[in-house]
Amino acid sequence: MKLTLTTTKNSAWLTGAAGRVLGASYIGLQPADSAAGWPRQSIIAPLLGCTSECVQEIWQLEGDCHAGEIDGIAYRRAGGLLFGVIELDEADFASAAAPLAAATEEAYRRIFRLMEREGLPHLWRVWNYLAEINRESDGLERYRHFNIGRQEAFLACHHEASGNVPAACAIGLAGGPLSIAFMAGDQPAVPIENPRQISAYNYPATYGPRSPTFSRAALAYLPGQEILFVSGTASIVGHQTVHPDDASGQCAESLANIAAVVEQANRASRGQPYALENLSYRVYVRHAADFPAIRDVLAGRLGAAAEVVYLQADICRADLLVEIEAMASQSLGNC
Ligand code: 3EB
Repeated sequence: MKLTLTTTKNSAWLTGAAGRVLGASYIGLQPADSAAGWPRQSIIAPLLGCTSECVQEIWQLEGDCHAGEIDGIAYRRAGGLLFGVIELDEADFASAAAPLAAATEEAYRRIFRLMEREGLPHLWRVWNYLAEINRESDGLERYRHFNIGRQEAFLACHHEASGNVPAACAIGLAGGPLSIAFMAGDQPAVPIENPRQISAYNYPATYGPRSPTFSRAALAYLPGQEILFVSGTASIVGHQTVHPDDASGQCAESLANIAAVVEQANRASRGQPYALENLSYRVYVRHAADFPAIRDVLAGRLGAAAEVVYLQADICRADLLVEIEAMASQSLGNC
């Protein structure tokens, strides 16, 4: 049961293999025939440096998937692997004291309930998108409201909120619903931290009343396969933002952080070491004007052939100009 991530600007070739798609994310302009038969996270944001209007990242399997929908979660399952997407409209939580926190808590509670029902208790990777992440509401930045709801759900559903937590990203878009995609499995993932950074779940309270619930990376396992998920990684050393107002400097620092995380992952890996040049990247750029400078730093470090998708989006601290996430996978021998 090998899982592969295919990045494509042309979905036509996929129609014959629809039964073997676990799920997908579509970045950019959404295709008109948007009723994909598989769970799909729509990331409506401008693509940068790309002539296509939409990039599709598709998780494919060698075997068939079982499809389902429950509690507003579109999901697919194959063996001990589950991928799902939930979108919630904050307007439906308008009566709550803090609607975004309430919507976030509800989304995560539903995800944990589905995982329990499916007997797949290990959350590996979560992709979080919300509108206007840096805007203040009720005296608190919206990202901080999100963190309150997320941590509350982890605790309420008896999932650890520190240590053994999933890899993740939390990104701001111009509008749209709260959108959360997740991958979960029957095997625990191995969480990886970065010695250059304080673990996010231990950030001091100056960054919000509840800490973010994510690990810097995770190694996840399917039969005969290891998957490396590197969380959204930014220009943070210790717990502080470094290189304010310097997109190139932030990009280089983010890459240094990813290099440190990959080095830690390589110590825990059951296979061959991962190399920075061979990962697949998604890069969030706050200001489109910074894109050429950021691309040059990445090309210098990774080579021009590296697989990188760039999009314009907001990062969860107002002083962060870029955030980079990555993934890779490898076959393992019989062990
Ligand atoms: C950071 O390191 C930058 O809240 O899930 C990166 C990845 C960030 C995930 C999250 C936040 C999250 O704090 C922001």
